[in-house]
Amino acid sequence: MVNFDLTGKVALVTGGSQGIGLALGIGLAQAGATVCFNCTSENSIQKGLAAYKEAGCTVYGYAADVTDEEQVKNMVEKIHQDIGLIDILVNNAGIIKRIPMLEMTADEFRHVVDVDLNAPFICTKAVLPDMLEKGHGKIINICSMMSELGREMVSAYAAAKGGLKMLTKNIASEYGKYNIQCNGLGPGYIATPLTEALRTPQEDGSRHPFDAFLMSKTPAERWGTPEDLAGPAVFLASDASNFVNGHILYVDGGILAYIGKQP
Ligand code: NAP
Ligand code: GCO
Repeated sequence: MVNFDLTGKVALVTGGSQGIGLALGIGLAQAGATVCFNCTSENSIQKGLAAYKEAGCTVYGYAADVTDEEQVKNMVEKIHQDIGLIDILVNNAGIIKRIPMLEMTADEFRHVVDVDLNAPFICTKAVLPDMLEKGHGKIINICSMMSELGREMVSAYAAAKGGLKMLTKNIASEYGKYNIQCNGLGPGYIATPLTEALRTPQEDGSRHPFDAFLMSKTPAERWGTPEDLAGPAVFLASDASNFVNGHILYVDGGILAYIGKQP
């Protein structure tokens, strides 16, 4: 029988206090995993715990800046003491800065790449020993449409997410022989705080121009919801995907397949 059950598995979801990470954490918990979520502050932990409780999930929150290797190592050590070794890692934490290249500073570029690309390397490196010891592991990197496409004002984000796609393939290549699968989940445009600026109606009540544009590029003709990603994440976290490795599973309502609606 196909096995989607995550009972007995320990999952760490970075950036799991809200948005996509919260939905992924809920989905993994509902599939039986013991879920540890990460975010940047005690305040975010409390916000996250309340949201998980409202969804009927008992989870564990850990504050750490995922770009800081020492903080990540300490967080993983606390999880070992509190829960045990980690079976599933979801590298979800991420930020975006929408600034034209000519106006973006090198530090701003570096900060986005630090969170969206360097941090998945740091977190994966911290958790791989657990998976090697257990003889299995699942790593899921949250990629993006910008892993495949460019767009104005998101140079740092697209560079990072393109890099994250290739980091995913490299981890798959290097650790597949240890029964560790590393895959990407590539959300389309999802209604979360990170995309609020692209959806807010105009002062005259009309749709945000990007909102209207996006509908013309999305066969499903809607924004995705964080919940749309939970099932694909459970699949990639479960034994049902043990021979899927180095794959980016796009959950985009068809955006990447579609040339766009004729005006
Ligand atoms: P979000 O609502 O802004 O949530 C981002 C999460 O990341 C928050 O929990 C935040 O923690 C955490 N975070 C940010 N920097 C961190 C750091 N240095 N250390 C630890 N945690 C950190 O964003 P989202 O829309 O859910 O996006 C989540 C992931 O999906 C990102 O990787 C994003 O690039 C990707 N994605 C989003 C979309 C979309 O349309 N929304 C589409 C494709 C891919 P705090 O709560 O403490 O701030
Ligand atoms: C943007 C958006 C996108 C989404 C997502 C698309 O400004 O273009 O923020 O980048 O966040 O990554 O998959």
